[in-house]
Amino acid sequence: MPTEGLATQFTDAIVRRPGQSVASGLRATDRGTPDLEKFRAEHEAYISALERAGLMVTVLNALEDYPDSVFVEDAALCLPQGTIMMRPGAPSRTGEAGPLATDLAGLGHKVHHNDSEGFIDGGDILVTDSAIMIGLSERTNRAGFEWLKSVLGAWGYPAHAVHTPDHVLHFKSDCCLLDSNTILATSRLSGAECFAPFRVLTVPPGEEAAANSIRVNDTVLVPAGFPATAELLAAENYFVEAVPVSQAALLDGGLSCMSLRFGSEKR
Ligand code: CIR
Repeated sequence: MPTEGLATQFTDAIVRRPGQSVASGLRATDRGTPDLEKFRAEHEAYISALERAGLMVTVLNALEDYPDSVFVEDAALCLPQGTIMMRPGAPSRTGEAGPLATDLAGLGHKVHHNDSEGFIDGGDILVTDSAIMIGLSERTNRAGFEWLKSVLGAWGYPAHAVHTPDHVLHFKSDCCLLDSNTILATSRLSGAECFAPFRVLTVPPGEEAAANSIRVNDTVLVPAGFPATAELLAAENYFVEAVPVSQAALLDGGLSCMSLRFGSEKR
């Protein structure tokens, strides 16, 4: 297994159950309404995969007022110094941060509240061992970026703005950190200057959605149904597990956005 740094090593995860309202979740293109029972079953499989990868998973109750709240990563960022609340850029999601902050404080997280006018979604934030990349997107604007950069700067993290490809929801819809030196990305992002000096593995054509994978300790969780990507990673000596996310995918979501992952000191 290639070298790993702190940005891929976790002890805990927090997820939120999908509620009945998930059927009204946002989507760029309507490819069908998620089926709640199937979504729940896939969510359970996701939790089990995180547990097999060594995490203790806390499961929060569904928030019916927020159809997309199962995508818990978009509303917070957990770092060793504390948990920073985001301000999700979609109007139907901006309010998710409030109840999540209450949940996280109840779990003992040191919560840093968001007092910015800007918008920022966790799905646009790629944490690596050397720097934090923040994708400007339809959901993350310059003001949101500048606010987070100043918080991160005070905590000693270099952060820089990068470009989320057009028509791509979030920066991490198209890339993930595989280890301290390696990123998996779609071809539309793999040549991006921001990735120098990382080694970049490019997702095989037709499997772009597989870029939304996650390295969790010694396992790379890959969305099910992308065999060429799974083979590519296995050939690079990563231990790969495929996890079904067909219902989340109907809402442009995937593996990364359904959990907050952190080390137990990261509160
Ligand atoms: C949304 O449009 O906000 C949700 N339907 C999907 C969010 C996925 N989150 C992510 O990629 N980080």
